Amino acid sequence: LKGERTLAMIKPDGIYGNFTDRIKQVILENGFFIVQELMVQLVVENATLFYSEHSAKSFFPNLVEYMTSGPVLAMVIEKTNGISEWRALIGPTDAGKARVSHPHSIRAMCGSSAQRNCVHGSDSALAAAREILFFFGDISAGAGAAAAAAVELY
Ligand code: YYY
Ligand code: MG
Repeated sequence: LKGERTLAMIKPDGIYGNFTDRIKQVILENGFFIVQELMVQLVVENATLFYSEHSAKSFFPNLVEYMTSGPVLAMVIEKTNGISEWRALIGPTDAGKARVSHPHSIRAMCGSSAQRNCVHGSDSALAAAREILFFFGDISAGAGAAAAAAVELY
């Protein structure tokens, strides 16, 4: 057992901005292991489910449109205190504010607004479990079992 797993995702603006390698470099330089990855094009149903906690908010339709505008790269990353460590690395939700308050954060580096903020990170152990299963749970019985087993350990 090497640490705590969380779901990191490079959103469409990060992919099309060619930030993938730089983001992975930050992940690895900060001592995370990348234990699974999947590049996928979300459809409306996927994005709606992934962000269901925000479904009543005014920004939700635009968020779903953005999240389905191109491929995303989902990664399971692992480190001691990985959930909070990854949230700290990505910085505040609003990339414009991140540029001021957290200039070395990933969202300051590659995001451009509250919506187009380049990366995602699970915000709790419960969210990490749900989000890892969302992307990796049904790729195959093996992958699903591995993700579920990992979650149970923490
Ligand atoms: O967890 P985090 O991504 O930092 O922020 P949330 O408050 O959970 O919002 C999820 C997602 O919604 C955010 O990454 C972009 C989008 N969003 C938006 O489009 N406009 C806002 N004012 C706030 C959030
Ligand atoms: Mg969130």
